[in-house]
Amino acid sequence: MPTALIVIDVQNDFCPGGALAVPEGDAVVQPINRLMEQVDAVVLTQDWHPAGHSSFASSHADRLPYDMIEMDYGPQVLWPDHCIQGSDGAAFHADLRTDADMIIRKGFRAGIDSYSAFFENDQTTPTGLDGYLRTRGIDRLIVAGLATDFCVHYSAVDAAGLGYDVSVDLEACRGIDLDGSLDQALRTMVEKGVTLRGT
Ligand code: VGL
Ligand code: ZN
Repeated sequence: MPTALIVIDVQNDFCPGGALAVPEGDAVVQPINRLMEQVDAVVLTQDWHPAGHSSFASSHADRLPYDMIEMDYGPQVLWPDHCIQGSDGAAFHADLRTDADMIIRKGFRAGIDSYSAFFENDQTTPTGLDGYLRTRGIDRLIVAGLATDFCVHYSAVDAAGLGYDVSVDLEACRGIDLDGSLDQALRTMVEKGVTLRGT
């Protein structure tokens, strides 16, 4: 089965010292570089927000990072400013192999966030990744990267819903874990037919 590795958001801002650091976020880099040797195609995603993005707490009066708000497309967690287009925080971790087949940017529209590599957070606007993978004849995906409970989770669930055979390699992922979001994400992925490896 032609297989692609989907590497989610291995960017400086999600690594130690970054604006939205995921604990041990940089520990995913070497396992991901090794997985790249085992697949037919590699896709990197890059969280890529304009300054003043609506997912930033700083864009809302009287809101703090990690507050929840209601957007017209549904609930949205507010984050510290992160992954601003062209910034060092938005760059890939320096040790990540970036000789990928495809790099897909997401979250670049000011009014809508995009956790998933396939759909923006309205769950209907496509990023185009499904078309790319289908036209390449890829039917099996390994998903890895940051963060397990947000962008990895939504990407894996959307991929399963689109009919791909999806596994998440947990040794090559790290989570944020807001109020139990990591356990919840692992449960949801299993319910939606995603295979978890490396537990
Ligand atoms: C992510 C929060 C905000 C992620 C991106 O990559 O999981 N999380 N933007
Ligand atoms: Zn983001």
